[in-house]
Amino acid sequence: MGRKTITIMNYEYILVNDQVTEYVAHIQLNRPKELNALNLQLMQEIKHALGVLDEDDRVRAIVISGNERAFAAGADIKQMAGKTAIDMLNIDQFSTWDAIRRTKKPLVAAVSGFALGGGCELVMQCDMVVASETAQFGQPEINIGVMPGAGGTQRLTRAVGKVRAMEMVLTGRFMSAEEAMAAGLINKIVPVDVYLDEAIAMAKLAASKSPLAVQLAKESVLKAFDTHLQEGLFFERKNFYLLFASEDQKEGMAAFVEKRKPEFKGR
Ligand code: DAK
Repeated sequence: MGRKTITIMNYEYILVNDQVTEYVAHIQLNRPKELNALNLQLMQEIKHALGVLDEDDRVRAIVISGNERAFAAGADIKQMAGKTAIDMLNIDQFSTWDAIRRTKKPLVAAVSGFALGGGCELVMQCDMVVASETAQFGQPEINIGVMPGAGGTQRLTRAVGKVRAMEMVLTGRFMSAEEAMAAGLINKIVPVDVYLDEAIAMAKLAASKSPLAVQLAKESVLKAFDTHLQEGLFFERKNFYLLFASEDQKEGMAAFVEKRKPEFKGR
């Protein structure tokens, strides 16, 4: 598979690879001195980049990483410290976070070091998570007199269960990579020197499938968070039927019968 160049604007706090190999793009959070603390502009930049990549046919899966020391140590406390409730309301960060959550393509988080507060919440907005042995997950907002505000009480509880979520949210204790793995928060733990490669490999695997099937499957799995079982099953069924209208379904099944590799076109 050749490398393809994507056009992307210059960002201040993130790096986006302009070469896409095997349909995988990579966004790297890039405020290393602040442990990738998520200031408002950085979040806007992620939202913008995901919007662009989501619309680009040359991209079928996206990896989000930080660096070895930190995925992200949370929202920028220095930026938030002096804000009033009305400031927070007017800033309306939720529209940014909601837009990120609506990304249609699979998001793979590559986590090393700290994934705290909003950083942990950003990880949980991703669909799959590869962690290095040094990864630490936490919701330490309680230490600074607040609580999670971007899904930490909800997604974490669904991911790891009530008592583990309570401990993290009420005491601020960090969870190691091993604990996160045992609790179901992450997919795999790998040595720190390969965590990004492994995340890219996971993204490439998803990107090698029919993009339509991947998109509708992602949407269907996420539906499980929003609804009860019967409605979720009904939603799944509609998406399942819909895929029989795609060329990729014909190609995928024909390739199986003909014992060859399918060539998916996203149509
Ligand atoms: N914000 C701003 N700066 C941060 C930061 C943060 N969250 N985390 C680290 N830094 C900065 C430090 O201030 C320090 O900067 P300088 O002092 O050098 O200028 C630099 O990064 C290195 O940090 P340390 O010197 O502290 O490094 P250590 O290795 O000693 O400690 C640490 C690492 C991660 C344990 C420590 O930095 C730490 O505890 N950081 C704060 C972690 C935290 O409390 N995170 C939760 C923040 S609250 C919302 C969406 C999201 C959120 C809320 C609402 N809506 C949609 C409404 C999220 C809220 C949060 O995440």
